[in-house]
Amino acid sequence: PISAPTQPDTIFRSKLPDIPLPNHLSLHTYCFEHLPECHDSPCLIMSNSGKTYTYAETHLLCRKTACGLSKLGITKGDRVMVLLHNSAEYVFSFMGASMLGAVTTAANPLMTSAEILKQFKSSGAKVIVTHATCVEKVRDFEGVSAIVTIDEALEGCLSFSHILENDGELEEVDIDSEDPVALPYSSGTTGLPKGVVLTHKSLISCLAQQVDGENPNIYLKRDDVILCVLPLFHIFSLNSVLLCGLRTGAAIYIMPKFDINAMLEGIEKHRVTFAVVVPPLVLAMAKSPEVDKYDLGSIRIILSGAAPLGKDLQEALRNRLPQAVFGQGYGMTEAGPVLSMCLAFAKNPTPTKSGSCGTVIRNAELKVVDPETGFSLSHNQPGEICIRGPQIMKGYLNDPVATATTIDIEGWLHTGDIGFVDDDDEVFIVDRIKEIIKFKGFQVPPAELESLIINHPSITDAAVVAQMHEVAGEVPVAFVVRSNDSDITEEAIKEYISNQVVFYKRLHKLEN
Ligand code: 4UW
Repeated sequence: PISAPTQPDTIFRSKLPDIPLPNHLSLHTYCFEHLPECHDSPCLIMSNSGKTYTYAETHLLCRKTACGLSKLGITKGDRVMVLLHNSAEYVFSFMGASMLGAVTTAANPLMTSAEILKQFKSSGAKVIVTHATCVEKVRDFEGVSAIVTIDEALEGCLSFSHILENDGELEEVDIDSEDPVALPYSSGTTGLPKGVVLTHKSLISCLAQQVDGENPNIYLKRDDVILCVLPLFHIFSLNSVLLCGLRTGAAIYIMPKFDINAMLEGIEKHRVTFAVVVPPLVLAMAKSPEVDKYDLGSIRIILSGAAPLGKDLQEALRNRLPQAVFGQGYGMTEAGPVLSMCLAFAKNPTPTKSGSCGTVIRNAELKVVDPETGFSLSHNQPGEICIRGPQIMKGYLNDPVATATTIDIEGWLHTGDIGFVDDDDEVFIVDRIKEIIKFKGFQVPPAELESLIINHPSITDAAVVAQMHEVAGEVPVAFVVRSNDSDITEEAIKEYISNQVVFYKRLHKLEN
């Protein structure tokens, strides 16, 4: 038999050469590899208290957290749920869990009890680390063996300071690079949120692709100060702020929540050099009159990602902060998470175009396929972006079907994003064929809202779609079919949903 001629795929690569990836290590070993050289350098700077932890202190507190979690019965493979705003304890818990070979599943502390419960159950977490104000939301969860609060000591809970009461002497845990270390939740291209299994190997590969090598794609040094205002429970901040920061020995300026004045003051005071932002923050920095009151001259790199950024906005901020290199990265939780990164951030920078999401990261392959035929497309032709490399997720937790529809048998992860690669190998995203709505970079899965709406006795059918929004980027709006005898109002349905979901999933409008 004569087999049909197959056309070779057009595969896009980085302009940077591949480098050896030390992805046989465990994540904490890799992140603290340069500890001897940055022992006394600042590692975590807390915006609210002004407290600074050196690298040596941070490392010790991570080890003590590991010992404390171990005393609570956490061992290799166990899941720890971290329900925290940005805080030092987030860092200690994440790295401490890694040191035990355990897995962190982080979530937004503003989620409702029902939303948290779904992730808690799905992940099979045992211990929850959270704020005292969140305890009521999780207290009655079945299967929770301990709740640890980082602030106030509450009855029936343990305090984080108690967890730290040990000498930090850890027994060596045998960790395989294929073991999971992080379990963020993402709805991917379709359906409900699923656990994304990120291994030590995937995260180290992704970090090395960004900050390692003779000519790192993002050139960070020990005297850099990184703005950590984006929430660490989202993969963007976890990866490109915290883990990249630790690996490079930079200082991480941690803000628990966004407040434009506090942020600008912090940037000025602590001479922030690397600002990691999302488009709504770019908007605030480009348009706010407050910006002129502060000296932001220390910023040398601004990295935006997690949602599309308009060219006009990019230009507006560029004009306001002309000393800084402004560029985008493109990430997706399942992709490990970085697919492409601005090469103007490199040690030997390459100029990049406005609107571009950078070039595919090194040690990885990117292709663009026709979503109808699956055939690969060449330069300048828009299609679905696919990525392959050691950094991508191992798969969805306990969901081989969803895994197989996302990662094909050749190892390509299908993003559900439509984009093209131009003649200079720069990636541009132009559309999305997946179901996700992004509110300020946060995921809003339409399937989740639809099932909640349909649960209402007065509604027989619902479809949730994205609507463009000037500040948030996109907001969810619903089309609903009311049952025959129902005259339920738009306000009542909106309220019904907002009682059940975190703020960014609230319905903005209803259509009939
Ligand atoms: N332009 C347009 C972009 C862009 C974009 C993402 O919530 P997730 O799963 O994940 C993220 C991760 C972002 C990220 C991580 C690490 C990093 O360094 C970096 O660089 C800036 C970004 O957002 O949502 C994934 C989806 O979000 C959209 C796109 O649809 C993607 O599949 N998205 N970045 N620059 N759209």
